[in-house]
Parts: sequence; C-alpha cells; structure tokens
Amino acid sequence: MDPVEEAKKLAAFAAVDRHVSKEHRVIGIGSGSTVPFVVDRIREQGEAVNRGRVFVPTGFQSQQLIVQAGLTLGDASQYPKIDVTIDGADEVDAQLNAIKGGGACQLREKVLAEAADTWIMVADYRKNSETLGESWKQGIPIEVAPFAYVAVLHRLAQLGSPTTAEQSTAVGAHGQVLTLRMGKAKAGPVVSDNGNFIIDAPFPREMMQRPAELLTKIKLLTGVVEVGLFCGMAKAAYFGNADGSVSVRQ
Ligand code: ABF
Repeated sequence: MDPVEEAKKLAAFAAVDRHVSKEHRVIGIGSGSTVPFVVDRIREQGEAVNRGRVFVPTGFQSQQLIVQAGLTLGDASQYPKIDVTIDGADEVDAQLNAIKGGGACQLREKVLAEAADTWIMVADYRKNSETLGESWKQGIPIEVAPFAYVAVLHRLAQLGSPTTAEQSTAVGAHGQVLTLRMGKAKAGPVVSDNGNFIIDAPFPREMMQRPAELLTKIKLLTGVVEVGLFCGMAKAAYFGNADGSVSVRQ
C-alpha cells in the first residue's frame, strides 16, 4: 500500500480501537479519504455489535460508505446526540485546532462534531502541523449562501484575506488568493450538499496563529453559513506516520 494510504489506515484503526466501544450506539462518520478505513475497522467489530448501532453521515460520500458497508444509516435530524464522531481533517495544529472543508462538507461535519460526546480526528502525517496554514495552503474553506457570495468575498478581503499573489506572499499566505471554489471543469462553482458555494480564504500567517479569533470574525459576516475552522472541539487527533507508528495529540 502507498505510504500515505498506510498512514491513514493506521490512524483510523488506532482511533476506532481506542474510542469506539461496544456501548456506543450512535456513531458519526465523517468525510474524506481516511474515513473509509474507519468504517472498515468498525465493520471488523462484528455484525452482532453493529446490528444495534446507527451511523450518521456528514455528507453524501459517507452516506454511501455506510450503506455499502451494510450498516444502518441515520440522519442528523433524528440524532441530536451522538456517542462518538470520527472525521478526517485538512490540517491540525499543536492545540488541536483544525482546518476542514477541503471536501466542502464542513457544515455537516461541524454539526456532527458538536453533537458528539467525543469528537476524534484521523489523518496522515502530512496534516500534523504546529500552526494552521503551514501544510494546507489553499486557505480556510467557508460555506456561503449563493446569493451573498460577492458580498462575503468583499468583506473577507476587508478582514485581510489577500486578493493578489504579491500581497499574499508578503503576509506569509503562500501566494494563494481569496477565491470562489470552482468545479474541476471550471464551468461553475462547487456546490455543497446543502446547495451553497465554497470560498477559500487564505489569511496572513499572524492571523492564522489565532484561529479562534479569526473564526469569530468570519462567522459574523452575513451570508456565511459555516467556517472550516474547528477550534477547541476535538478530544484527540490521531496521525499515522510514515514509519508505521501513530502519534496521538490530546
Ligand atoms: C473531510 O475530508 C474534511 O473536512 C477534509 O476536507 C477532508 C480530509 O480528507 P482526507 O482524509 O482525504 O485527507 O474530513
């Protein structure tokens, strides 16, 4: 197996082994390419245990995963309280703050993170950072109401998100600029599972060092539905390493 895939698997297996026990009845399943390993490991706990469980997805991809694994699908509207949710991340810092939403699922991911007694992140070693914005360079994913996207872009620029490559490089934002996320063929914007658009907003390095402050500022902009900054929410993050070990941050 490719070393990065192996690292994802190690993290997912370790997190399930430590945090998903027989008593857990309602389980949140996150999005991304690490989460299939979470579902694999949960299946390995056996049919008898899984028969009494309900699995709540963070989006269409995880819904498919749950169905294909033969597990029972639930909906967030039925389960405001979840025992444990396990999800991926785009980047995690030393204080367990995270950037999420590279897959445009951050709204449902945050609802399931907040609903969970225990919220755990799983990722490969590339996501393990000291400060947010070191390895995830495209900016903070922000879900916005389509009607308001131009107004929100304007307000994000006023907040300090760079709009030119020169400005971006000067503030330590890797030359990335404030962008409305477009689909692969660039024929139109990416649309989330909730019918909204996604803006990717890089910020100066010094603002990224205080993610909770930045989250509050962005969240207050009218038209913003949810921000892909998850601050102070996780009980632990599991990182699979290239040498076959797992690092746990808690
Ligand atoms: C979701 O999937 C996200 O919030 C994040 O964007 C992504 C992580 O994916 P992967 O596990 O593929 O790195 O959890």
